[in-house]
Amino acid sequence: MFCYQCQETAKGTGCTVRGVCGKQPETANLQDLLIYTLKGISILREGHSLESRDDCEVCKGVDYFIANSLFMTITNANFDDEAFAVEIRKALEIREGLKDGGCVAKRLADHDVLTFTVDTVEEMQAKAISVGVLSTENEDIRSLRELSIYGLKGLAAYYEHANNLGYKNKEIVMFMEKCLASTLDDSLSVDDLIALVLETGKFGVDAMALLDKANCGTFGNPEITEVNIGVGTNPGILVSGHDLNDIVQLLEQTEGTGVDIYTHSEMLPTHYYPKLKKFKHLVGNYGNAWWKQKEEFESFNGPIIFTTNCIVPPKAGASYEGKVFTTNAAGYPGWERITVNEDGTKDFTNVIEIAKTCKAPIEIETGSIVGGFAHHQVFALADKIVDAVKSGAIKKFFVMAGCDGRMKSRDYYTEFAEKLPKDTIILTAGCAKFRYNKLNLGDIGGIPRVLDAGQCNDSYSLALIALKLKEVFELEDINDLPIAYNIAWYEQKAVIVLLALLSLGIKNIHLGPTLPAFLSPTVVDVLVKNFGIAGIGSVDDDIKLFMGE
Ligand code: FSO
Ligand code: SF4
Repeated sequence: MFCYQCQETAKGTGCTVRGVCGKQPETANLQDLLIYTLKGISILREGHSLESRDDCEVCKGVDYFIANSLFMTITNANFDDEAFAVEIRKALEIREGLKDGGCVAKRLADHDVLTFTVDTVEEMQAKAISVGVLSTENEDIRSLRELSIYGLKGLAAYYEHANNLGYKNKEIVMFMEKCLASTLDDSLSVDDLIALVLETGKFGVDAMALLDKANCGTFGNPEITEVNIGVGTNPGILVSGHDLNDIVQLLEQTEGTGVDIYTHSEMLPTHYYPKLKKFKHLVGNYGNAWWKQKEEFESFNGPIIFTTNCIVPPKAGASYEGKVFTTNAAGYPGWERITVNEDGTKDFTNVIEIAKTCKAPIEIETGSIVGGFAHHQVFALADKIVDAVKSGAIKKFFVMAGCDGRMKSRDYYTEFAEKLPKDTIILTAGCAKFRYNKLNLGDIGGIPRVLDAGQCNDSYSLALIALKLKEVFELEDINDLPIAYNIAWYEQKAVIVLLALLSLGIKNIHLGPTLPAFLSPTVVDVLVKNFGIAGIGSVDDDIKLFMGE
């Protein structure tokens, strides 16, 4: 195996024996092969025009299949070899169906990806060896190809959530295919691939905008909300991941059953949406970011549902074994899948029945946290914020969106938040916030110093807020705003957030706790020269730098 797609990659260079995330080499190989098969499908589908897609029988469900397969390979999403084997076989079936239906490759027509066959898991393992990341020898080409693919994985995740709520966009799917196919095309130069990376960012913005529309259109605009972090006395079900379409169905199905619902990690923003927070048995958020789950799931007592990543493989003998369920792209060997009805809705009966037999969660925290500062809510406060900036009460905003992780070096973000001058505001989104959202950093004239917009995809909201401030202050360049970007990354959704910010013209983003291993020195150089990308240093030095001291 060779995998270097996340921030925790072994020795900061690549996992080669077993993933730091717990991914086994066999799983990594199957993921490589799945991505490869998607490239074959993409080459064939590239020829389909926008119009011809609507009534093409052969292509039914393929858009979703591509997005979901990409999502399955995101860090900590799916550890189930059987699920990958099934997906690969399905992908080959789709490829053959496309060929039989008359699809012709417009490029790479002689490529192995259009003809190879595998059926058994052994054959898949053998084939995977030659199609992984290292099959691209030139390190700069490899770096750019993988940067696009990792961004695309994040984009696909956001697209899938939007799709689950009935929001689709064929142009985004067409780009996914173009991107996948392009990463096999040896005729593309470094410059072509840099353009592809930037285009990935542009479509990343589109995917986030679509998801924003889907979430706000379905559940209302997020609003300022105080979220309980304690527990009630009923048994509960804990929901992790990012999919709001799942949690709404669970809320409906548990109403009046005596079972309460709690959010974990990236599900926290559920509480901010009017049509979700109205459920009285949505009791609170239990625990912290994804990587604390091994301890927090033990004390929760009730069943847990993963609607997406981030799964941490449980310790042998974990008390919650037998009570964890997965759905969508998430999966773990031995964990039960949520039943999907014929019409695509979900049936949570099994989870609810288990919950009824469980004790109430053990309280691990008390009190509340405040969030719900997505674009609509912040725009409503715009006058107050603009006045505070004009009066000098707010000197600077710090966008600290992204992910949390288990590395000790991430203490940097807690310390950074603590040490920031009191006349600064943190704008956050994603699970990175758990490093500082319980610190009690105070407020500026009633505006909390940590404004949480929501999930990592809601970084889109932060970009909209920046664009709004640019308009209000009548600035030519978004980079003239008093906003600094200190982003924490872990997996591939943070990669698409970064590429999206770059495509919106945002410069001088600091990325930590370490720069991605998949960026070759040449690619780092391009990012530094064109976008002012930088890593992080010591908290004190960085604060001085950001504050222009
Ligand atoms: Fe975190 Fe995991 Fe949302 Fe990620 S829970 S790390 S960037 O999946 O997607 O922020
Ligand atoms: Fe290693 Fe990260 Fe890949 Fe897991 S996802 S195998 S930790 S690089």
